[in-house]
Amino acid sequence: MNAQLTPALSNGDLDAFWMPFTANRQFKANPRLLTRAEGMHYWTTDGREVLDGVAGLWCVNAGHGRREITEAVTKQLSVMDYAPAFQMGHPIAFELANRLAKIAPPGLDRIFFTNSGSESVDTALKIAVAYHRARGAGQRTRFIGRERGYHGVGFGGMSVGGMVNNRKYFGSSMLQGVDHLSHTLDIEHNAYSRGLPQWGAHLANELERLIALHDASTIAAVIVEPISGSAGVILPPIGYLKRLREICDKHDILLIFDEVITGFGRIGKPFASQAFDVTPDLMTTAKGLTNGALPMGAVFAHRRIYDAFMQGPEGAIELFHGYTYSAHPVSCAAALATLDVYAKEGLLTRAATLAPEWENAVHSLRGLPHVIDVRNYGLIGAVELEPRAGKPGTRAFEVFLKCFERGVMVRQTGETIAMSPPLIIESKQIERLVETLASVIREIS
Ligand code: PXG
Repeated sequence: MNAQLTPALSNGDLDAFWMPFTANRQFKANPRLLTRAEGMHYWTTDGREVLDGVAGLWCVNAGHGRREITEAVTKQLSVMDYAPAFQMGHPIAFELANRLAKIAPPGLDRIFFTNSGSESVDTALKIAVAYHRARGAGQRTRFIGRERGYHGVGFGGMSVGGMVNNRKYFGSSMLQGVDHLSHTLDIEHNAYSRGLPQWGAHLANELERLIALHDASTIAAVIVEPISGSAGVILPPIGYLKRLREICDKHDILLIFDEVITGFGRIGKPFASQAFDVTPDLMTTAKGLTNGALPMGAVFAHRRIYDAFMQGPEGAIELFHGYTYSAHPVSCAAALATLDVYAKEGLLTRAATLAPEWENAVHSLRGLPHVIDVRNYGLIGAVELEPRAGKPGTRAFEVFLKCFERGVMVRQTGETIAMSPPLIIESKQIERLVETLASVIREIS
């Protein structure tokens, strides 16, 4: 039996699970299985300790195995396992919405619950279109996304997203009427920027060009990640997001920030919009909302948007949208306990304190073989490697594998190694993470 497997699981038993975003055959031939997690670490089935350099998948912001969350979930399960939120309610859902409203960017205090980032994105897009219709502008149905954006995998999120592989296999099965801004990664101008790059705010002016092409009267919303995560950590040039905000305001177009990754303290404020001082009209979140312990997402809507729906007869349903598990009581309990942990330990702002040390650590990778850029903001870091001729992504994938063998989990996407550790990380662990990565980069061809 493969040493990585468990007594209950042999190689053939890996076939039934069709794994997401995974090279299934390659993985099943040589699996990497995690069985336990606590604090900053995972443990594998063969008992190895692995430092978590990516907070699971950018979600376990308070570190693993938080007792407070476990207890809240267990208690909620025993008191009331499930309750519907359609034409019914349960107190904890309202409590959670109120708590979220308190840490929300100015005015974004109306909260719609979902089960994932993808659902949050589809929800926000639908709210945007229905909002314009409620105001008598039903012809505003277009969306503007951005190249290399990632907004999950629903048809809506896929369509406004801009990662080629996530789109090309699905042909023209996309939302109609979507256009895309250019992405803002420009290594030629901005390589090794510390924090936000200086060059590139003018790229936001492309929005004016797209508006001139389609006419503002057809456009519902612009959706961007304040910092793109999945596409390899792409930062907004200084002034870029403000410019997008101005152009949207000028043309009565809604601005949606997808904060599934940047939300809940990742860059040193509860949300990126607060760190960058640009307030969107809608904000999508998930991941850190429950510390990854249970699936849950939330869309934060500006009160003005909610109010636009609260017209017409009082007995009429205002938004024909929702999920069986919207505001699931057990997820609500997990989220409330998570917010308590964040507040008690100051985690929603800890990344700001750690940022200078983190920045120095990740920029120490500059000058290593194959490294062509290093990027950072808050507790996010990325190293861009030069691709091998004719074999895109293989060098970075090898780095990911070797780091894992040496007890450090990082994330690979394309030619980029991304890092986004739990916000409880300590200096020694930052050192270990970066030193392991450096030693692996030095060794690979
Ligand atoms: N929006 C953004 C900005 C995301 O990063 C989603 C939406 C979709 O969320 P769900 O919960 O439906 O997966 C995401 C998800 C990676 C990685 O390694 C990133 C995500 C998911 C998996 C891997 O970059 N982000």
